[in-house]
Amino acid sequence: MITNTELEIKGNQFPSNIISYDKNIDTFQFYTANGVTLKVTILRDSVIRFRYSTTGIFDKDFSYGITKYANSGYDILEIEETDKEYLITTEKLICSIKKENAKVSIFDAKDKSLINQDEIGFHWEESYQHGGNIVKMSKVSRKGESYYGLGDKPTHLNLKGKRFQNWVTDSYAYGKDSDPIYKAIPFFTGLHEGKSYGIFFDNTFRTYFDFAHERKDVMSFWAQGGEMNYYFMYGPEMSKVIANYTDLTGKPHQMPPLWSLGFQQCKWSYYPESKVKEITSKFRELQIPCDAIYLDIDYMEGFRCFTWNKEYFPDPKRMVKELSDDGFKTVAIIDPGIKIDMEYSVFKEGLENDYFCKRADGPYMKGKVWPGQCYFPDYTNPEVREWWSGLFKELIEDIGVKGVWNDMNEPAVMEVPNKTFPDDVRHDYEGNPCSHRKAHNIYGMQMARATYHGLKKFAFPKRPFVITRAAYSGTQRYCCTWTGDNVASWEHLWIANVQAQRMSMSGYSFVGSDIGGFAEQPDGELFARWIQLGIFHPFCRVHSSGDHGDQEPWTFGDEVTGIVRKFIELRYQLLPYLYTAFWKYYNDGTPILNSLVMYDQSDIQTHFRTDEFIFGDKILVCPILEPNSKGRRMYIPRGDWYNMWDDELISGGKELWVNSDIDTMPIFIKSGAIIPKYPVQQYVEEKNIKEVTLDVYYKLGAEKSYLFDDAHDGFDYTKGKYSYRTFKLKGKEEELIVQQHKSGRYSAGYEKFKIKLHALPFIMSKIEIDNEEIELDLVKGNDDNTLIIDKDFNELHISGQKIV
Ligand code: NBV
Repeated sequence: MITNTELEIKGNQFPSNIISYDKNIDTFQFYTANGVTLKVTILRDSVIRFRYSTTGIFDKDFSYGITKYANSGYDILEIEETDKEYLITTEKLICSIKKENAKVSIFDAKDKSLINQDEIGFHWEESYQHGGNIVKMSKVSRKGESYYGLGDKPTHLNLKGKRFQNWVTDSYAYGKDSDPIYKAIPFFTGLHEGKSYGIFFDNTFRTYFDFAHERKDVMSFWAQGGEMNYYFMYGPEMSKVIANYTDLTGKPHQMPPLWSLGFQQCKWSYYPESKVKEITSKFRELQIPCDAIYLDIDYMEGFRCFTWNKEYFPDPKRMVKELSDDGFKTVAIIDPGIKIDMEYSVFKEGLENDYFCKRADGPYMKGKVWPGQCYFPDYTNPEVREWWSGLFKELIEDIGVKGVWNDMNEPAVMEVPNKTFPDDVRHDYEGNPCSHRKAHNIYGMQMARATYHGLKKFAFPKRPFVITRAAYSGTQRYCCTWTGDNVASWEHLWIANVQAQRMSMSGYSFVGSDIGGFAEQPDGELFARWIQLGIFHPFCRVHSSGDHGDQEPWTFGDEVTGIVRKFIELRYQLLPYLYTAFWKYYNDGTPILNSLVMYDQSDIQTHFRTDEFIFGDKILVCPILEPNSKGRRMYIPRGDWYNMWDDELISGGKELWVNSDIDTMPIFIKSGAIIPKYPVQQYVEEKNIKEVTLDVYYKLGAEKSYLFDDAHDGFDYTKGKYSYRTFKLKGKEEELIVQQHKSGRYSAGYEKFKIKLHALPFIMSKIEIDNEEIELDLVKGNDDNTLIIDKDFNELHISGQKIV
């Protein structure tokens, strides 16, 4: 173990002994003899914030990451002073602070087990060059401890043994283990002996995390400036830790429009208008469902944002309307770089109002992007965001574009060594002026935020839809995201899978990759396998670079087209299930994708698994990640699962081989699940749905499932106009009971549920609905295991004789 003296030689300083403390409601301040103040705030019984000052003066308490809507309040809060320590107790945690050196240890309040402990704890180095400190924290890493999270890192899900940094970076064709890339999400979860906690280091400077890489018994994190300011969250369930983090940094401000969960087709670039129409017509002709078509930078006049190239798109309003009549929502790209051009109104307005970023000594921040030399709005200034939001009026309200895609917002700058702004660029930072060192990681987030507010205003009464490439913790409040410029390779298919899961366990569930790969061209097999994975990602979009060949579902011959259609159709059938999972994410921060470790953390078999995940809470998926596969080995988590393709029952807790030729993939349904399904549609709301299918999977025992529904767009759901159904399934040897509980004030257009019974172990002979016996023939569907019943039933009771 490294000693304090060794660290001191390197210029580090440490808190000395605590000489006094005070308390103000939920906050304790501990003062050391050498002038360090440790401020401990209890946000919830399971969430504690730690801040350190080395001067006794704290920075103004402001964060882009934390939402004002975060829940707070605790049941118990006590402090006890002993000879050696202070003990702060809440209902869930005991936090010990040592008098000798201000080191912190955190225990589970119930069983008193140690959850997390400072190694050196807080220490710092003064920064001669920039002022302030390089702030550092080190914690003990215990044997068998695992680490997860950190946003979009393209590496193994379990971060143990690795070191990372967070600095939002444009990373064309990044590879496995590239670091850093597009997102800065300084949040991780630790897992030790079945108990999980999380740490969110809310510091926007370049931050570093070392998970027992440098020293095998130490985990540490540090930043090039700012404050040591972190939030500790306890589960012990990992899903609760993530829900706590999501609550703190914000759940999505709104439900997405349902169409944005449909399939989307993109290319850099589809132009002119005739090409766009050729693509959309082909989708309809081949009956491959699709909801959105994208316009990349070539729709603009000389890449000037908020303009149109009138040669390619002579009448955008008409085109957007015609596309919309055919069920296609148009999504357009908007970048941050504004071309230096006095004839260009956006540039002139920005200049006249002093909205562009400047260098330390006054000149504008000038950088080359697609339009040539550009200036860049300072989105950290609320007035600039307001102006930016207003710029969307024509695009959204007048022309009818339904979504905006923010790219290059790291911010990316061409032909400069560091690919972004120099450190000295100044930012307003909500009236707390600072350099780019502090604002860099949140620049893209603030652009996305301003775009979101613009769309919210001009798309009203419909819901806005925004996508961002760059993100800091909390960006999930405003928009969806994708994983940037990946490559059409099998390795990238693996990366896409871990990135989506990792983002989900970092509070950002609305995520997807460029299906098929952005750079280069996949072959048909890779494309088909990527679609199979992509339909289980909340954001489901094919995208590719223009110079690497076509990448539409029909590019790779009839066999692949058929497979792609089949899986996109499955996505459309599962929309009510996905929408319900989104509701849970929106409402209580529950991730939509659940890695196996999150699903069953007490099973150590799950701690190093990367490929399998649970989509929502009932569907187990495992993509095929290698060419020429006829199947693969995978781990089935504990419990009983049905193979979706043939209803074969598997009892989990083991690894097994699953056949999966190119037209299929391993998909399993949890026993006892009730999966709601829509009929296949070519786009959301194409059909006036008359019946929703409930796939009911028998279980000897009990299980709960859910179904959320509302108008699929607009904001009436915020006023109670939604319906939330809870289904309680109870299976016995010769009986199956499904009870339904309904809440909310929305009545869907459909009247009936088509109940499809899977793996019923008895032959149905008696049906009772709400305690009344119904003649079987009256409710029987087209086969022996299907019933069609009123959607508002309270209890369905099926009984019969056991199949022998
Ligand atoms: O706007 C062009 C592309 C876009 O298609 C892609 O999705 C972004 O990630 N953009 C990057 C800029 C060019 C990258 C080489």
